[in-house]
Amino acid sequence: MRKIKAAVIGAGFMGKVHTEGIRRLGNVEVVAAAAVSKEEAQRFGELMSIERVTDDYRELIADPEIEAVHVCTPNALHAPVSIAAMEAGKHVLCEKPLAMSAAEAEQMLDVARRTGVVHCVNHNLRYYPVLQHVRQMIARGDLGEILIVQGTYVQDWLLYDTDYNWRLDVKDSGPMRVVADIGSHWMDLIQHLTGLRITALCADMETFHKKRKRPKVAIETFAGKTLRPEEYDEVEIPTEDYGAVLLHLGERARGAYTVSQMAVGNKNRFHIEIYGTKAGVMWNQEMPDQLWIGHRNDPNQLIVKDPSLLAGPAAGFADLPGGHSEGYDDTHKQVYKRFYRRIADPSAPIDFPTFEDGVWGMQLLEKIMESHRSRAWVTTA
Ligand code: NAI
Ligand code: SOE
Repeated sequence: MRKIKAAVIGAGFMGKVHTEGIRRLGNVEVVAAAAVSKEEAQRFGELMSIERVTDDYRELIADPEIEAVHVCTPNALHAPVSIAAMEAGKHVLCEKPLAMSAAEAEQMLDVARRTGVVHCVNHNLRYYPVLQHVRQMIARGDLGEILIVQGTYVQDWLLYDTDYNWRLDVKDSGPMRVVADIGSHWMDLIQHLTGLRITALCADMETFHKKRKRPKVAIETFAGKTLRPEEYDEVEIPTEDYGAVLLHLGERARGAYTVSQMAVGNKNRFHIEIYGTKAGVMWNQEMPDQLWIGHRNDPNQLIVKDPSLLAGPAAGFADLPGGHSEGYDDTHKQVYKRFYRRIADPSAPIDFPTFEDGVWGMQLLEKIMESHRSRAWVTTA
């Protein structure tokens, strides 16, 4: 079988997850990787057994043998790296949020359409098997008409004013922080599951630490370590530590979610509730194989993932039998599997999130900013 050659650009948390996920597919080979410095690229190459590493991603984009590029850098590089790769004819799987602004994301989509490459934005959280079961339950009417959606995405790794990461830097991360970083996942997922588009929203955001102590050395995502005073610079923080968004979806549904990376005790709590006229569901990423199903006149249920019991196509998102957990890494694998299936066979379905979803996500984020600033509801259509 022909092996597709891929390059991973960015060698941090996602660089590692993507490299491991690609390797699980079998028909794709990670032939090269890039990082911001030679030292980091070298370290990553040794850790992941990738022979070809560089601090200049352009070298990889210029290589005609490389067919696909995974963009795992801070947000500011998503557009320049993806656009350069697509112009060179490479298929691109880019991390979320797709870009720094809606205009930049639209430019990415234009290039993707013109060059005809396969494009994907990595909203991997869609692909927990029981969430695909929820999607099928909603599509076949088990929940009735969807009336209420609610939930939260909370972490605590930026609780202290000494916690620092590139996401706090507007030039690397963009004009919004927590709502863009994890609110983007929440909004993508709720629309994917319910099939309802967000039509209006009202947002409130707050920055609890107006100043933070920025370490003079880079700190990895989630690392949260305490340095000595002489190792910090005090910097102003313009982006939000907290966001709450009220939503209108489709014709009649209403909803709300909150996000923060200062919700002490929560490591990665992504929680959703969806209530319809017949039944409701509740799910939490920290127990990803379990799904609560609520009824009015029957006992509530707690089901566990089992491909033999999942509804229709949802079973295709579970690669292990019941009782064998599938978690965060597996959701990545499910995205990559579908992205590469389309590369290998142009007649395969586009059953993964594309740059079109990424553009819509960026447009919603800008509406959230507009609503927060004007302290008013805004329509998104
Ligand atoms: P990280 O800080 O762990 O890694 C960033 C990497 O980018 C570093 O290895 C750095 O060397 C590299 N980089 C920076 N400038 C570069 C350049 N000029 N050339 C090549 N490499 C460069 O960040 P993390 O957490 O991996 O986040 C990366 C992206 O992935 C972000 O956009 C983030 O939003 C997204 N993300 C998505 C997740 C998901 O579940 N889908 C989870 C975590 C992050
Ligand atoms: C940090 O908040 C982060 O790594 C996000 O960037 C990811 O998108 C999320 O899946 C996990 O948390």
